[in-house]
Amino acid sequence: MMPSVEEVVLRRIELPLVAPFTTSFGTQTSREVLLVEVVGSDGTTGWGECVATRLPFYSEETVDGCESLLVGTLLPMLFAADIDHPAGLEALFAPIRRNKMARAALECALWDLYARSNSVSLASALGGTRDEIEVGISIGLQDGDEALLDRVGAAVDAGFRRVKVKVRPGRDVAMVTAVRREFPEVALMVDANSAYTLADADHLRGFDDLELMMIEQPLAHDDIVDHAELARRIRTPICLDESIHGVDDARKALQLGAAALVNIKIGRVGGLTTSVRIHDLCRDAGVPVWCGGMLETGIGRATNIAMTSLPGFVLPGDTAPSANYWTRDLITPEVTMERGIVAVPDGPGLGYEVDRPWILELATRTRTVRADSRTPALVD
Ligand code: OSB
Ligand code: MG
Repeated sequence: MMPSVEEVVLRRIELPLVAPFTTSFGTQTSREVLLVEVVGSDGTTGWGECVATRLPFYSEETVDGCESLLVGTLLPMLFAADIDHPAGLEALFAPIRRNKMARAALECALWDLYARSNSVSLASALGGTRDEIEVGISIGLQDGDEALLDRVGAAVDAGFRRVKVKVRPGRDVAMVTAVRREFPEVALMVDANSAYTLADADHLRGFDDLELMMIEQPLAHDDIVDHAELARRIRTPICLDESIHGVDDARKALQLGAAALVNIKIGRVGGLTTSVRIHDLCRDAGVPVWCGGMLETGIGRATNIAMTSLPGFVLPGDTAPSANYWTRDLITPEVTMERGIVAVPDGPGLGYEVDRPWILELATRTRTVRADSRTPALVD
């Protein structure tokens, strides 16, 4: 059982990244984060992080849009309903189209509330079986090959279990060939963030001799048909990220042969309940999954770690330690790694302490919505 939610506090913070992060769609130097804190009737609170970005370049969602939808629509729907388990949110929000990151931020907070209130770890509440997880690193586009080789070398020295390198037209096959030459043994993959089209198939075949674990999202963010065709033309396994927004997308992608692997991001699919269902579907189909990242603070990172304890997460995720991203994280202790292994905490909920004083200091805007506040009409 989950306590009823008495109020929800939305806080906005901006946190600079320790280093700029560049993908084929742009450079991020900081994250603008929307945090959701749900306060239960038993005094317990749960935390969720919204992974939407300031600009709609990864997906159509934005931080401002998510905040607006939560205040105007999702919270009134929650307060009008009688939800006694976080899994109930999936059905409650089913009439809403997309807006997955906004939904996930609230759903993750409810899962944390549920787990804390029942004195169990979020990992075990979700059905997790592992007490340690393997992690990889996602390395953004660098100014030149030398800088990239330095970054990969540092990652290998630190013991990361897998190295992912961002690519884009002009910085791809030759660059990754140089990485492979210098690091013949490293578990290596690339992520294109939708930078190519099917017309690039011959060029992308240049990756085939580099023994990559996979190429992530080479084609359009909303495509699964061209990816299936590309899969017939290249040997490197294709992993989908941007194209998968729910269980049906995953089912159709597997059916078409568009994905040999799936990157699960809790925010992109609308929450933990849906993430677990995609995990189950892929596990039954023998398709490996791994946990993607959205440069999360410790709150979203802790949620990712709990989910990765499920048995189908057989490949290292993008859940690198806090110090990769932040000078001071929002949780204590921060996430640390020992030779590519992160321990799954067994304390209640997220299993880390949320650094509330630090969050209050950072907060640039705080909005509290109470369950008994006047509910706006939910019909047009
Ligand atoms: O495509 O996986 C991606 C970061 C922001 C948006 C999209 C992606 C990423 C990453 C970084 O690759 C993963 C991480 O370290 O959190
Ligand atoms: Mg990706």
